[in-house]
This record gives sequence, structure tokens and C-alpha cells, in this order.
Amino acid sequence: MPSAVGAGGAVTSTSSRAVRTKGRFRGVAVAEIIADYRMALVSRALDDREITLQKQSRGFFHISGAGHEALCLAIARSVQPSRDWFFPYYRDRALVLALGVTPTELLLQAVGASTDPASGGRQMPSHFGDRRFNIVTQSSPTGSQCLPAVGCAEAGRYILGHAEEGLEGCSAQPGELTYVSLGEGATSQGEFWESLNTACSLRLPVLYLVADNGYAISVPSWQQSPAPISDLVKGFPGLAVHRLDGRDYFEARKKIPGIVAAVRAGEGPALVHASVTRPYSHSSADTQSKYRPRAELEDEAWNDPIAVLERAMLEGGVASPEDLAAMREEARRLVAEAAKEALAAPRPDPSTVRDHLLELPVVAAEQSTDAAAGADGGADRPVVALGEAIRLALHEAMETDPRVRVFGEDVADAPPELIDELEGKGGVFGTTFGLQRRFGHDRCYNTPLAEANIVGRAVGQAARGLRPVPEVQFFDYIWTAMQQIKSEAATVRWRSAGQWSCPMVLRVPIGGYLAGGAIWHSQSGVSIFAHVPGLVVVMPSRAVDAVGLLRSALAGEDPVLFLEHKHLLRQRYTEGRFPAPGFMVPFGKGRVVRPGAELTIVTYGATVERSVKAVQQAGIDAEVVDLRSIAPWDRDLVGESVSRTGRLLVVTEDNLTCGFGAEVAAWASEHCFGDLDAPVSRVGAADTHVAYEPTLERATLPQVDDIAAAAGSLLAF
Ligand SMILES: Cc1ncc(C[n+]2csc(CCOP(=O)(O)OP(=O)(O)O)c2C)c(N)n1
Ligand SMILES: [Mg+2]
Repeated sequence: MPSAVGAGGAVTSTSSRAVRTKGRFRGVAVAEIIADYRMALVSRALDDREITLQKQSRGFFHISGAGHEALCLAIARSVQPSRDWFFPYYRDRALVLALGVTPTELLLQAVGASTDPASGGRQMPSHFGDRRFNIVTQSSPTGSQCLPAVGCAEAGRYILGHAEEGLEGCSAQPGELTYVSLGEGATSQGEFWESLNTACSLRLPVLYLVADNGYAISVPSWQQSPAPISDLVKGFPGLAVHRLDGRDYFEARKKIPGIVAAVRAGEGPALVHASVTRPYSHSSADTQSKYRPRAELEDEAWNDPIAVLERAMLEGGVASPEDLAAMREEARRLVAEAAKEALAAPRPDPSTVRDHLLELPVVAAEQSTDAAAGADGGADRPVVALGEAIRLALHEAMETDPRVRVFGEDVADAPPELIDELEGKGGVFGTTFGLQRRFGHDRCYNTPLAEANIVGRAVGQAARGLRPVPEVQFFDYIWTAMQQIKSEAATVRWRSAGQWSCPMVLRVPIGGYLAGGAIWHSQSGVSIFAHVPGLVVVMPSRAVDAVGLLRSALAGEDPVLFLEHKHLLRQRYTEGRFPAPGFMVPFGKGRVVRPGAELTIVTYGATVERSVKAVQQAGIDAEVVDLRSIAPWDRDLVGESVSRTGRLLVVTEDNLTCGFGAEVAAWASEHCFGDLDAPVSRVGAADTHVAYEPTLERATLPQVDDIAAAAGSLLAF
């Protein structure tokens, strides 16, 4: 297999000078030394050019790859862009150049051109991403790339193992590895450690590169952690840990091939802890002379990997001082040409700023009617409540699509070796019961008790074209996964200008009314997620809708937060006949649960049934609308209903303040003002936490009486 360098033909020699290209020096082919030196110079020249562009207000930010070039280029000699997968760090400029990204393409991002292939002008420079070379779109939170990288590696193994099933849109190659890099500062993040846990447990082919330049912005590494990272990770079983001087191109060239070969051979993950330098300030927003002594900077300049390489080349007679000067000039010229091209490129059209947020699956109107749900009579289909409907819909999804994998805490039935002897658990609510038994351990499996791990691995699997269905066991514990949901999953499509997507269905039991659930088993809070662009949020209140929404979620290409109200899982009133194949519920379409003429009640989840009861109790003619889908939500249906009734009450289990009801009310005040005969009113939870003792819980969450009273006041207005 050829190595990565030059694979994309990105930076090739145009020098007119005859530099020595034959023979070997310090164990490395001279031609490769020269090519890598040229690439290092181009990388450095790109840094310099981006700094200039920013000073000229033609670029808007800069973060350098300076000091990391030799290490990156040595890695590039052992990895393969068509075969391996890459989760780079922002200092990996030289690596992505070697993988095939061109200098012009990098500069297109720096100037924010619409033709920036990585992000269409949406991301800061050095936020790489390129499908051609398996460089997965990069985000900014330091360390958050580690879990998707692990998901990517496990997806590769799964795809290879299931190749005969013809997984649509998925490919993997034997011996592939996933590369993920980060700085020594980012190793402080929990997500890094969560990723090591799984990479080691599953012996995944992950190559970690920790490029240690001694600083995380201004924080020196000794303030970061109690020991260097290569010491800290020594206890991880199965992790091959290597220390090397990444300032020395020859040392890196010598050590990296063996490390990579071991990962490819299936020996498990490896972590390379490499010293590098940071000759430029952290970024264009930083001035490192404020916190780094002059002597240290001078010492670093001497050990700058390009300077070290130049001294070696001179010593070994690989190049003369004139050769070096000529190659420097050549790199400068090449980058100057690239900058011209980038500056001539078109700017993004402001009207496109919302493009690539979501691509909702198309559901025909006739597919989503109750008639469609009941098509073919369906006597052979069972009548089920919400929880069982979800369980059966998961069986259906896994039956029809081998790309679907279900994982989370406790979702499996039993240890694989004991499954024939035991009944099996299948989730704390039994919603995944039987999936492992039916579809096998690699399609339904338990994860560590770590929510970021669960969601982050799903993000990486989705990047490989799988259809992960992760579960976060309780909504109350979703917060550690928030970064993976908000910063990773929800931004993938937008930040890559549609180049990548994140088709994942994140199932999460939610809500209260449990009489004993208390503060950490009763939380709501959908408004927090509805606030996140790029995320679909749904919450069915009956079995039929749960199946229809789950089918839509699995048919789509975007992350869906699928909220399963715990109180509803086994309620008789959620029951319905398991819908016929083909029935789907489109996102953003509500349902009139009960028609009425004098008041519209808009709600979702567990307050749907409570609202219906309140209407009956009050003996009023109110229309009850179940939104079903919270992001996007059905403004048309609400507007149409209010135009007939003239009154609107929004009922949510969310706390009143900044709950989702506030959004509906604000929208209605703006758009339905002319139709309203009374102020828009809200019923929500009592802006406190949910207590354990049932009377306290009742005092917190909206009750039938509260809804009836609010409806009565509105009608009396
Ligand atoms: C989660 C998170 N916190 C803070 C930041 C701001 N930030 C950007 S880079 C950086 C330092 C990273 O240091 P290190 O991992 O050592 O990488 P280096 O920049 O030194 O290569 C910080 C704090 C961020 N991007 N993400
Ligand atoms: Mg650092």
C-alpha cells in the first residue's frame, strides 16, 4: 500500500533546482526526506500567510500547525487516506496536507469562502474535514473527538464482520485504523478517558496521538495533570504506550511504522505521546510572550522541528544551504499562489446560513393517517401500549436494516455466554428486551456507565454510515452527554456544509408523575434541546405515534432525540394496534387529539391525557393538540386551531420559566394576535425540582385540576 504522503497530489515539487533525491539518510529515503521537508515548509508558510491575511482583515482567525509538522509528516508516512479514518486536531495541518488536502483548500477555509470544502466558510481555519480522505469533520471542543473516533473504529469492525449483509453506504477495509489526535491539555477531558476505556475493552484499532507542546493556551502541562500523559495511561490494559521526540523527524520516522503496524495487526489501541514545540502563540487571539519566558522561547526555536530537520539535512549532505533557501522560497511562492486563488473565491451567500441544518425525511400525507396505521385490518398485529410499541418497532428496525445497532446501559438481555440459560433484562424499562437474543450481541450491547461514551460512539458510527440507536437510561443523566449531543451530533451536517451527517436515534426515557421518582428520575426539560439547531426532538404520547415517529427517525439522516415518557410506557390509554408497515409520523406534525371550538390546548407527552381529562372535567368544548414533535413543531396546526377557537392554553411538564410553553406562547402572541380573544396562557411545572414524596411531586407537576382551572379562567376572560 502506498503511504499517505502525496496521495492526493496536493503538494508536489516544482523546484527547478536539482536537490539530491537518491539514497538513504538515517534510515529514511532521501526523496522522502526532501518531500516531507517541502511539505513542512508549505505547512509553515500557510501559517504565516494566514497570519498575514488576518492582519489584512481578509482572514478572521488563525491557529497554527507550527512545531507539529515533523511529527505529522512522519505519521502520514504510515497511514493511508483511502483506508484509514482520521479525527485530527487543529494543529494537524501538515498531516491533512500530506493526506491530500491542498493549500488552496485550507486557505479557502481561512478566508471563509463558500467553496471551502471542509465547511463552506462556516468553521474557523484548521477545522478539517474531507470525505475524499476519510477526514471526519472536526469540531472545536478539545477532546470531544475521541469518543466519535472510537465509535468509528468499532463501526469499521462491525462493517467488516457484516459485509455479506450488504450494509448500504458503508465500507471498511481489513487492517484499517482510526487516528485521533489531541494536545496534552485536552487529555484532561473526561471524554478522552472514556474513549480509552472502550478502545481498550474492545481492543480497537485506534491510534491516539498526544502532541505535547507543553501548553494549553497559557497553562503549562505541569499545572494540567500530576504526571505526563504517557505515565498516566500506563495502567490501561491493552494500550501500547509510546514516548517519542516529535521534534525529531528521524526519531518519529523510525518509531511510528512499528506502532502503526501493531495497531493494524489487531494488537489493540496505541497511544503515542510526542513532544513538539509551539513557536507561535496559541492562536491569533493570544500573545505567548505574556506568559512564556524569553529563554524558553529561544530554546524552543532551536528545537523547532523544521530547524532540527534542516540541520540534519545539512549535516548529512542531503541539501545545501542554497537548496534549503530555494525550497523555502518555493513553498512561499506556492502558498502565495494558493492565497490568490482563495481570495478570488466567492463569499457565502447570507441567505444560505440555515442550509444543512436538517434534512427531514419526506412522509406523504396519506402515509401518516390513522387509516394508514390501520391499513390491512391488522388483526395479526398486537394491541400494545407505548413501551411495547417501541420495543416491537426496534425489532422491526433491526430486522429490516442491518445497519441498526442498539446500545446503552443495561440494554442487553444477558451475558452472551449465559443467554440461553437466563430470561434476560433488556433495559431498565424492558424496552430493548429480546433484541440481543434475536439479533446477536454485536447488534444490541451494553456500554460502560458513561453517557458521553454512549452518544459519542454513536456519532462515530453514524459517520461510517451505520444507524446507531443509543439509549441514555434516564433523561436526568443526559447532561454528561450534552457535549456529544449539542456540539457533535447536532452540528455535524451544518459544520461540514452537508458533507457529513449524523443519522442517530437517541432514545431517552423522560418525565415524572411517578410518585417516588424524585429529582433524578422525574426531570423534563425538552426546551433545552429544542434550543439546539440541528437536532430533532420528539415525544410521542401514544403507541401508534411512537412507532410512526421511530420509523421516521430511522429513515432520516439526522440526530433525533426520541423521548419516551416513563409514566406512559404501560398506560392503557396509550394503547393502539401496532401500525401497518408504511405508516409514519412526519416530524413537525401535531395531532388533534380532541376537536373543540372555544379553546385550544397545546401540549405533548404526559400532559396530553391530563389535558383531555381536564377538558372533560370542566365540561368545556376545548380542542387538544398533541404536538408529538417538539423540534420542529407544528406552528400551522396551532395557528389554524387558534384561528377557530380564539383562545390558547399551553400545557407542559417543563418548568414554566423558559419551558417549551414559553416558545409556543411567544410565537402565538406574534402570529395569532388578530385571532386571540384572550391572553395566551400557560400551565407548567412549579419552577422547582421534583420531590420524592408524592404530595410534593403533585404540587410540582401540572395536574388535571390546574389545567381545568387555567382553561376556565381563559374562557371567563
Ligand atoms: C472543551 C473546550 N474547552 C476550552 C476550549 C478553548 N481552548 C481551545 S484550545 C485550548 C488549549 C488546548 O491545549 P492542548 O490540548 O494542549 O492543545 P494545543 O493547543 O497545545 O496544541 C483551549 C483551552 C475548547 N476549545 N474546548
Ligand atoms: Mg498543548
